[in-house]
Order: sequence, then structure tokens, then C-alpha cells
Amino acid sequence: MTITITAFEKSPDRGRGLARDMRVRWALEEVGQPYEVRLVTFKTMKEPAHTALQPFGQIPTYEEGDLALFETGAIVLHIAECHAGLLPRDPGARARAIAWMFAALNTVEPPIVEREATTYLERDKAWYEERLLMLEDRIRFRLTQLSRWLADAEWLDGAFSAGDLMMVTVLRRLESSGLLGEYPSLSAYVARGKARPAYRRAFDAQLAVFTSAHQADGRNGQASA
Ligand code: GTB
Repeated sequence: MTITITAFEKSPDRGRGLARDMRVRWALEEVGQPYEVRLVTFKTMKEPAHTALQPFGQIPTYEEGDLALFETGAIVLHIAECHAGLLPRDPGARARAIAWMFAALNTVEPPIVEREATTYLERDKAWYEERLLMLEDRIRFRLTQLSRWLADAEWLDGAFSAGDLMMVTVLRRLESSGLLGEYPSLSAYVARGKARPAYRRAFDAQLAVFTSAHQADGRNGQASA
């Protein structure tokens, strides 16, 4: 059955693979499932045809036969449960890998997203610098805990899993902040994720979308993995 996902026609991340379709692309590449991509604009993603699939008018979505899903956590979990390669077979290890997916989305990502939102939306406020420092300390708190857990292990719990896929994509959002660089073991962990052939294929696919959209506009984009 054909799998179709949605992604930005022109991603505001300028091809850096930070938009959340990257998680879904990477998961599909890890399990060897081909997929098609329907590109949406900021306008069309708020229209009924898209909000019927994603009530919040966001990307990505996932369609496979009669099944339509939204939320990257649910999509990646579905992919990981349907195909071998992203979750261990042992029930305990499988449950722990899923716990790491939730940890990435519910515990590590929220202060990172808050910080990003602050840098976009609150720069002109008198309390901007103070709030930024507070959010960065919150992020450091989580990164310190995470790096203690990881210690010198390659992945979060044994073999690479959907938990690592989610955590690496979440941590990538810090790359331009300098915060990740304060944690060499986490930087190396992210680099290991990005070195996986499936990650490279997913990254190149989203970059191709950005490049062709901007070539069509007569502009040049720049991005690095
Ligand atoms: N919880 C949902 C999920 O996990 O699927 C969140 C989905 C989401 O935030 N989608 C964003 C979106 O559609 C794109 S990924 N935004 C449009 C809107 O809400 O109107 C978030 C994102 C956007 C841009 C960058 N960037 O430029 O670097 C990075 C991440």
C-alpha cells in the first residue's frame, strides 16, 4: 500500500531538515518503506482538505490505505510497530524504547521549542534576555541528565531504536544555539544518528524539495546536514 506523507513546499528551515517530516522520512528509510510526499503551503495546510487529516493544520501527516495519522510520535510509533528495525523484539526493551520516544517528545523537546518560540516572538520584550537565560538553563538541566544517562553508550538503551531517532531529531533543534556543543557526548550521539545511511537518505530527500522550490524561485538555498 502506498504511504504518503505531507511536508512543507518551502520549509522555513531552509533545507536543514529541522521540520518534523524529517522524523517520519528517517523512520521510513530505517525500515525500508518507500513513500510519496505531498507538498503543502502555509495556506493549504489550513484548508479543510488538510485539517481533515491534521486538525491543527500542521505537517506532517501520514496516509496508508484507509489509515490517516497525524503527530510525529504516533506516526513513528506506527511505522516502528508495523516494520522491523526500530523497536526491539524483547517486550521489556520494546517498552523502554517507546518510553524514550515519549521522553524525547514530552520531557526534552518542550523547553527547546519554548526557547525557539521566544527567539522568534519575544525578542522585543524588555524581559527577553532574562527569559532566554532561564529557558537555556532549563534545557541545560535536561541535557545534563540525558548526558549522564547516555554516559559512554552508543544509544539510549542497547541497539538504535525509535527512541534514539526521536531524541536525535529533538536535539538537532539545538544545533544553532551552541547549547548542544556544551555536551560533547550528546554532540557525538547526534553525529552518530546523522551518520546512519537512512538519516542521510531522508535528509537528502527533504533537501531536494527545498532546493527545487528555491531554484524555481530563482534563489539559492544553503543547508548542511
Ligand atoms: N506535535 C506535532 C507533531 O509532532 O507532529 C507538531 C507538528 C508541527 O509543529 N509542525 C510544524 C508546522 O506544521 C512544522 S515542524 N507548523 C506550521 C503551523 O503550525 O502553522 C516545526 C518546525 C518548523 C520550522 C522549523 N524551522 O524553520 O527550523 C523547525 C521546526
